[in-house]
Amino acid sequence: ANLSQLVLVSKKEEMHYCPKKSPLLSGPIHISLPSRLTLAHVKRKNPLVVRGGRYRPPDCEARHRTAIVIPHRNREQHLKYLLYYLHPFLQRQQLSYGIYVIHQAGNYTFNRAKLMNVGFREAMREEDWDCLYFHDVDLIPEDDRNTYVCDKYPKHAAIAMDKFGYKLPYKGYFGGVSALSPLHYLKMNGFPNNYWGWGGEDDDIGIRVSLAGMFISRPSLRIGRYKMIKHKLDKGNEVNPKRFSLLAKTQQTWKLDGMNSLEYELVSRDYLPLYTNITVNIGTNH
Ligand code: BGN
Repeated sequence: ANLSQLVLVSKKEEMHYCPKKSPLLSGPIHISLPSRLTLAHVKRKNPLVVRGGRYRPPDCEARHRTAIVIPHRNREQHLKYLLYYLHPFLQRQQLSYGIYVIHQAGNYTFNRAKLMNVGFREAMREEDWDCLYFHDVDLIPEDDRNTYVCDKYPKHAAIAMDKFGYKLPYKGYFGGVSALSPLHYLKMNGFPNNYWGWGGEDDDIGIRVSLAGMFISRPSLRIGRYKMIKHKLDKGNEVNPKRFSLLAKTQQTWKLDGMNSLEYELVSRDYLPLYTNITVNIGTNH
């Protein structure tokens, strides 16, 4: 009896890897935005998600560990819908994952790319993630075959967004959702810290990819589909008039500005049931 018990225990310990292609995928997802949805409801629907928004497949060892980094301020409604779709989506992909919401404290102009840099540092401090997804809060993936794992090169995942007619708006577009391994990220010195307000920072990131000697990888148009939740331009995220002059200088600045110059003040880290909330003071541009 003792021996067979022992065999059982060691069987359990050497859980085998999940299959290369998850059998749980179902393809296209119909997105609806129910107005009465609550976070408590999302929590009830995802009983295997643990503190801080972490998950690992219950009966196989995940092949990938992915962190989702979501820059955020005043978009509670969007965040709720994104979590509602993203948790089950990632579970069907049999990933080991964690969701980090990076919340910019105060009311000063929003800085999406700098929040991503904070997310990278804070997520990697906690765990040896092998892939990071930099994810806008208002974009919901519409096909679960768009697997949230990293490629050989930095990946632009949001290739087909509804607001652009499910096509790329222009060739170098790198906005919305992108995925980089820690090595990709550090090779390009992360993202720029000096884009305050709307626009241009994603183009800068796309340029950094090629300046660092890499290429952009993308899923197919059929699979990399996203629905954008409609909204007005946020207060505190006005169009950035400096974006053209900043972009013109990326080649001179990318090695000086990025992860190696990142400074911020951590305000709080809260392990909430559906995500880890990191509130951060990232300062201002003057
Ligand atoms: C581009 C913006 C991107 C934005 C896309 C899609 C700029 C820089 C000046 C050329 N780039 O025009 O930041 O994601 O539109 O909306 O404004």
